[in-house]
Amino acid sequence: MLASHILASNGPDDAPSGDEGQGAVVVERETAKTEPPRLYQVVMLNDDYTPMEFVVLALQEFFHRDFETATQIMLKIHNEGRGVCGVYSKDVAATKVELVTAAARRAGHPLQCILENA
Ligand code: TYC
Repeated sequence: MLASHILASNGPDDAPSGDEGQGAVVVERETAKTEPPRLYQVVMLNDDYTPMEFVVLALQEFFHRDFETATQIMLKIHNEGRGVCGVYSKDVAATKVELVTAAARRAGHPLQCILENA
C-alpha cells in the first residue's frame, strides 16, 4: 500500500508533540487513489438516407479522420450497420454526438450516433 510521509515541522511554541524534542513528527497519509477516466466510444449507425459523402465529411470534421480512413469507417457502417468513430472521455464523446447530430439535422439527414462504454 502506498503512503506518503509528510514531515510536519513543529514551531518552537508547539504544545508537547510526542516527538521527544526532535522538532518534527512523521505523519502517514494514504495517497489519494484516482481511477483512470472511463472511456466511451462514439458509434455511428447506418441508415438508408444519409449520403455517403456527408458521413465521410462528418468523420473528417468531427473525428479528425483523413479521407481514406473516413471512407473505410463509412463503408464499414454501411455494410455492417454500425461502426466506431472514436474513443473519448464522457464529456468529449457526448459533445461529438451532439455536434454530429446537429449538423446532420441541419442538413436534413437522419444520421444517428450513440455512446457506448469502451
Ligand atoms: N447507407 C447510406 C447510403 O447508402 C450511407 C450511410 C453510411 C449512412 C453510414 C449512414 O452512418 C452511415 N446512402
